[in-house]
Amino acid sequence: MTKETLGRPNTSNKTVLKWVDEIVKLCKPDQVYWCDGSKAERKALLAEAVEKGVLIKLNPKKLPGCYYHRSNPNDVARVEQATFICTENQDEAGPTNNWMAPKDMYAKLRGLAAGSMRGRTLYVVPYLMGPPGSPLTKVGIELTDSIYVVLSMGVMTRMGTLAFEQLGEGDGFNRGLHCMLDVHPDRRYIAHFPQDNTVISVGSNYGGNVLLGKKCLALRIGSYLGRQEGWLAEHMLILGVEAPNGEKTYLAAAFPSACGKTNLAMMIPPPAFKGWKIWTIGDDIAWMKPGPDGRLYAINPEAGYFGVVPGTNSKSNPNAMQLISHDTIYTNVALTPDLDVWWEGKDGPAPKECLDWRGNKWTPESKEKAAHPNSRFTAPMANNPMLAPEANDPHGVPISAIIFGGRRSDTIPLVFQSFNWVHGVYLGATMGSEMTAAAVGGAGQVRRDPMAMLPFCGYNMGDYFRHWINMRKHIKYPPRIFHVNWFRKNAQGHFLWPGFGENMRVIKWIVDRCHGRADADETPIGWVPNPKSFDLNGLPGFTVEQFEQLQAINEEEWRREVLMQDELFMKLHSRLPKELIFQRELLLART
Ligand code: GTP
Ligand code: SPV
Ligand code: MN
Repeated sequence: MTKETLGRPNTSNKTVLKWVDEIVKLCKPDQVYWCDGSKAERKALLAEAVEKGVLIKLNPKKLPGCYYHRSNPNDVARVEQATFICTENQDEAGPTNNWMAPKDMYAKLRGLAAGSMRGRTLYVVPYLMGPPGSPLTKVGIELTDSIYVVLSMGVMTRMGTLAFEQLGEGDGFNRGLHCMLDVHPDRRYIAHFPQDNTVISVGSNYGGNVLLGKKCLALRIGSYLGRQEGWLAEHMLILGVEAPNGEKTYLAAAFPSACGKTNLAMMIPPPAFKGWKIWTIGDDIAWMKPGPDGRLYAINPEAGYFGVVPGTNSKSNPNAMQLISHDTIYTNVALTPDLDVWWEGKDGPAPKECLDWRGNKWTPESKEKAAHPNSRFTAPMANNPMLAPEANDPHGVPISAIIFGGRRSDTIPLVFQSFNWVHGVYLGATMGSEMTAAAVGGAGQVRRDPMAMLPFCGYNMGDYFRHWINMRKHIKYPPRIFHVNWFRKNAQGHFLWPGFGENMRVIKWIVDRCHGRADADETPIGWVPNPKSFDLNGLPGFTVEQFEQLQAINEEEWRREVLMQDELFMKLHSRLPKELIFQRELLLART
């Protein structure tokens, strides 16, 4: 793009102009480009990214409108060690977050950012999190020197002049600054200043570290604002279940990173569930607020999906395969000689030869993986064949059930229901999960990940639990709360449950429970289905014994579990709501 065609300020908002001016003086870019979000702009930016080697245009016959990107091999996932919540007092950030005093962090980051955009373009990226006109929607502006970030934000958010229109002359916007620097782990910080509605990210160019609307604004800053303003910002998918008679029930589910949200949100029910449909509203983030009718309403603040690629195929997630068949950016998968993409778990045989995610020659004999385990697609939600029209409804959808779930090889049954709201909050608060490739380090280890929000809660986790408990008072018809685990294994290390589309069976039991139609048995840990209330029809070879194995509550394992839960509670003791301690006592008394 030439200087003459560069975008000019598309707002007269004085606060915005002044702030952009300050950052320009600090970072000293050669050029400033104001994004308008138009199709023509996207076309020009894609061409520029290809020309600069940031993207490779994929085979237009096989993958129309698709592009390939490799991130720096040192920069392939979120980095929790480098993620900070900078509140005035450390106690506000709490023991589960890294903390630094705002003035110290600002000073450090100003030092790193100073002059860092010399020879580069600073892009002004205005965006909305949420549908235009929704009372829950927030405005963000990300200033970045990464064209990859601009193109990704154009997919993941409602980006462009419409955000300035919603903002008007106000100053209620999230200030985001992203500087790539030299993409070095030693100079990588993802710093949040909740009290200033500000995020500064330096030294990375990957996903959740740099698409500042997503984990930074929609979850960390969002959760902080939600507590003040009386709503919830959660790491949850939102889906609509349509029954054969047309009845629609909306569910929200929190699973940790790479534990099945995208897959569940796009699931296709098995043939035995004729007439049932699953509609996607969101696959990663939910903002939820009590509505005037006393129900809890949820919106998906995003406009696209940044989803895990490996394992995606026409059996596990056919909707996702359609979703990513056009107008998609692929990051860190393998590249074939005919400019197609490949990954472990894709349909069909592995290519005889290709380039792996690092750009090295790869053959099926290679020991290393061709696609990085955290390789991702960036695709617009409009591509999703099962996108619910409600995804654009500014009112959101009324939530009937909240589901918590982790990745657990043992202990945790396929599904159980909480006795009530506080017990449900306890189930979410004590959730454990094996760590995955979505964050750097520790993969496979079980850790406590309350409500799948451990890496995303922008304030003290104890206060967050208190906020959840208090929300009950503002919701006349609270969602029922459930816990699921698709990942329980047998002694041979095989999954006990087929998962994916078959998860519809669990969803149906949950929906039926919400409408008072399904039986459950009381156990020490909650209400559970029995073989009569749980639909196993059309699952050949799956026996009642296997179902009982999946649902088994093993005393030994639960004693260990309750002990492990205590670790987090000890850590949070000074701000832990008494109600949760009582819940723990009651559980101990029952087991
Ligand atoms: P983030 O985008 O990181 O927040 O992840 P996510 O929660 O959306 O996870 P996703 O749906 O992308 O799934 C991650 C991994 O879990 C994939 O490799 C899937 O193959 C696997 N997975 C998803 N659902 C199931 C299931 O029902 N059973 C089993 N065994 N694996 C599953
Ligand atoms: C997650 O890690 O939960 C993701 C991917 O959804 S990222 O956007 O990198 O956070
Ligand atoms: Mn996520």
